[in-house]
Amino acid sequence: MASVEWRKIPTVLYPQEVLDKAFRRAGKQSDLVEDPDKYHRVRKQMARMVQAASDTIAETLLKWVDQWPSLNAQSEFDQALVDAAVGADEFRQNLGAIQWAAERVRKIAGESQSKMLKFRNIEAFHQERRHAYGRMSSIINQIGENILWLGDARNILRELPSIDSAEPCIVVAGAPNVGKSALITELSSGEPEVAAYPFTTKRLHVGHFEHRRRIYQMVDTPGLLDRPMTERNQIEMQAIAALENVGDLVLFLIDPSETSGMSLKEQEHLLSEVQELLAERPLISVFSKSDIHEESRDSVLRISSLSGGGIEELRSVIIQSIAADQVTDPLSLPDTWHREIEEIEPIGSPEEIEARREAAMRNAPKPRRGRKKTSGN
Ligand SMILES: Nc1nc2c(ncn2[C@@H]2O[C@H](COP(=O)(O)OP(=O)(O)OP(=O)(O)O)[C@@H](O)[C@H]2O)c(=O)[nH]1
Ligand SMILES: [Mg+2]
Repeated sequence: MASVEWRKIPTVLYPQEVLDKAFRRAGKQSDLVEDPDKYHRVRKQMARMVQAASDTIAETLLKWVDQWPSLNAQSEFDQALVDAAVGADEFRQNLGAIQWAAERVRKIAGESQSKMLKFRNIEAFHQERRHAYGRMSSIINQIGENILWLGDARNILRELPSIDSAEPCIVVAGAPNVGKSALITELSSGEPEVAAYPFTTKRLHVGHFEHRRRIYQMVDTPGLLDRPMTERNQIEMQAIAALENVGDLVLFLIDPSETSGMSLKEQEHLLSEVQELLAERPLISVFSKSDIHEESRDSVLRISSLSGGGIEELRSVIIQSIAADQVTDPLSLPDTWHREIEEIEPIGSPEEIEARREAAMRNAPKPRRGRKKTSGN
């Protein structure tokens, strides 16, 4: 499932703007009517105005409904973000109200036009057109609050990070100021996207790099996986659960220089909490800021986003770790598989060659079956 491109959510007009746009277009349509007979001309003009106004209103509203992401089709991560940012129920209710209004306005146009067919005088056509406009305006006013909600929600949703659940994603965790964002910038092939989580005022980074046609996404977790879990509220826990779903690997940064403000011991405690919380996901711990400290452990990579030290090693470890966790293509041969190189004649009789081939097949490692990716289905 591809990501929602929050930034592409279309602008939302104010209620009065929707009406102005509709009535302006309707006026233009009426000017196009030609008929030498005044009675027929006015009848056609008024019918066309009602039609054009209702078309414009309904199309504008339905375009919003269409272009807004449908929540049920989103990954758990995106649903959790929307829920935390603007409320999933409100999201559905407001879009529902807008769809209802579009249908009502179309109905009003239909009713008005059938009434016009029965009228016999010019003033009645005008009056019916005014009446239809009034009813349409009243529908738009009724959903005024919903339209305003949509406009505000758009501004919030536009800032959310977009993560494609079909591509690998690395969740970068660690205490505040340990260098999470700096690392994402360093590993990224372009400028990372700066986004916002609804849970924190801190900006977060989403970066990516490409390797063998796969896009490796990296997502920051300020305010989420950077402090003791007892301080979480329910919506943050929900977001963390969603992060686990979208992430293939957790990179946990520890800053042993302690310049970030949390002691090494506290950071290790946070690490064990994150490990417990995201137990389903492989986790790599990394010592950051290696340019300003000498701390090292056997199993822990040392990196510095400032000097670039260890960054490429880390990238290889990330790629390997994700590859080891992916479902192996059943048709691909393992690297150690016995292969006859075509230019070189195999030595020995055909029976000997066949026996060697069979032995190689018996000894070849079995393809690993990874976990099934559950995110986004
Ligand atoms: N010496 C040194 N400083 C670094 C390194 N990486 C980051 N910093 C500095 O550490 C500070 C925090 O870095 P960020 O990347 O913003 O850390 P963060 O973990 O994203 O912080 P929050 O988003 O606030 O949680 C900044 O002043 C960086 O310049 C590094 O490799 N070496
Ligand atoms: Mg940051």
